[in-house]
Amino acid sequence: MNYRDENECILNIKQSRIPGKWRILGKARILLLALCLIFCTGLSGCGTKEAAEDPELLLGFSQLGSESAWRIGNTRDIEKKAGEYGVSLMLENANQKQENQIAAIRRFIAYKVDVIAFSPIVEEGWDNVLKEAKEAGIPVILVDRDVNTKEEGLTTCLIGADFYKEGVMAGEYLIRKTNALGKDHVKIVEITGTEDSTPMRQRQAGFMDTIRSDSRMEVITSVNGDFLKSRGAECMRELLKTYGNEIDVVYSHNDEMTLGALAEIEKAGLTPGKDIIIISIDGGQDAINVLKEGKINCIVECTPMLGSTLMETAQKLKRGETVDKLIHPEERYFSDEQDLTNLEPRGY
Ligand code: GYE
Repeated sequence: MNYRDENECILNIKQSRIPGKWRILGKARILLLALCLIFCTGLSGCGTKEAAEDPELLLGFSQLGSESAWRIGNTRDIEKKAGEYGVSLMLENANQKQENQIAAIRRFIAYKVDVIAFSPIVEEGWDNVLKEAKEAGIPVILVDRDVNTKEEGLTTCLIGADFYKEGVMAGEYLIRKTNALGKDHVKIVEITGTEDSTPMRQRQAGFMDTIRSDSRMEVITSVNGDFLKSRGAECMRELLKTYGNEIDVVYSHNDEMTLGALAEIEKAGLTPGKDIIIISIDGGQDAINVLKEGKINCIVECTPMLGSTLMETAQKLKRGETVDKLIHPEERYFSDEQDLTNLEPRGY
């Protein structure tokens, strides 16, 4: 069966999933099963015990798109780890559209996958499809981003970064930098990620809560760059037109938008990292290289490597075990305060 024709990719849907297969076999099936039983009980450690403990798992994963190096790294890691853990993965890419994600989840339900995982592009609008998954008895794992549903218990857990803490780390860096430069007032522009997405909401909240009580901080405007490089550039162009040399700080919710913005700052004859303090989030290799060149001042890490935890959690759910409701990876920040010469390659 090749699912690839219909959407981005799919690996190994087991033949035994095809509805009606076992029904057709009738008496032959019973005979086959009996023979199998006799054969296997006659052999100690022939593998059946292990298989019963860890039955093969079919996981449906709806990725939200390919908007950034982070997202591409995340998809690759999930594919790689599925292979390593022996998990059959149905992977669909929604190309930034919520309706595509809803349709993908419905297909996973129709295929009777064991576990559904998805990275919701925005927080609202999932109630109906999640109720359908619940009625079908299929557990749902949230990867990376959260949902906001009316009913409790429609999802089992969330595996993803603590975006609020990332915003706090960004704010704390800015306070330290302002102290180091001895500035008594800084004007900040914020370029946010996709509106109504969890990282956009939490990265903003964490940052604002951290700088709010510092009277030197002034956020002059906040614009939506949708986590895209092209939008980051557009936003920066507009911001420079409106505020010109007034801007002291750019706080951008991801590396892609930051890299787009940097090119515009340079085009305007300003030096990013010096004339304007640049704070970003993610920590992909390209952005880290630019930080090392001194054009970005701080990058708060957000790791896309969630694949192992996802596979382990899905396997636990398949075995009927309970799982932690919230799993945050450990994260740090990279900045011009540190010696980064020996930093390991980021892997994405
Ligand atoms: O920071 C950004 C991506 O949800 C954590 O989405 C993710 C964010 C990530 O497009 O680059």
